[in-house]
Amino acid sequence: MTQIEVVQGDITQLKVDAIVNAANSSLLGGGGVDGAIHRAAGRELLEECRKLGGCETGEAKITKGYNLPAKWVIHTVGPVWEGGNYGEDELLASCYRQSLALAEEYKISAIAFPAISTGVYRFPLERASKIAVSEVNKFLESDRLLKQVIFVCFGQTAYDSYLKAMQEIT
Ligand code: AR6
Repeated sequence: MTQIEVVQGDITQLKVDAIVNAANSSLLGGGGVDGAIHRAAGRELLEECRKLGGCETGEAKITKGYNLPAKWVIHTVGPVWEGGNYGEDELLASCYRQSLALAEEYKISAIAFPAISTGVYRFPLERASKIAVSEVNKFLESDRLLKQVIFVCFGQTAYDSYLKAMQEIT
């Protein structure tokens, strides 16, 4: 049975197999959670990212975690919210699916997600948290390796939104 948890805190502090980064398509760092992950992981993360040649929106790539407590970082690029008619829901769902598929491939048993796209990219939080919870649930119907999925919320508003999504969906 996989445990799904919602916690409040800083994802860079988590000692799990993999943390997910809400990156941009350059994969060369930025603000928000991306900036925090690069600062905590150190220069070597940027060096590895440079070799990846970027990442399309809705896709995911994996690197090592370097100075982070987490062994791996799964970088995914969420959609910029443009009002909802530009495939944003499906692209965000794809971020979760592709990140989880990489986790399975690397035999990761514990993974932590931030609220992808809900900061600088302005995706509405309630809508994003429902997509996050439902994609994870769907994936877990067939995956047998993942033991723990953690939604890491940076603040009370995100935390409340994820708890609500968990109640509605699970
Ligand atoms: N731990 C957990 N969550 C965090 C942390 C943290 N340390 N810091 C911020 N958040 P954002 P996006 C939350 O803006 O919307 C970057 O510049 C934050 O409160 O980091 O996908 C990239 O390079 C919010 O709920 O990512 C891209 O250019 C969530 O993480 C762009 O921002 C995502 O906010 C991506 O925008």
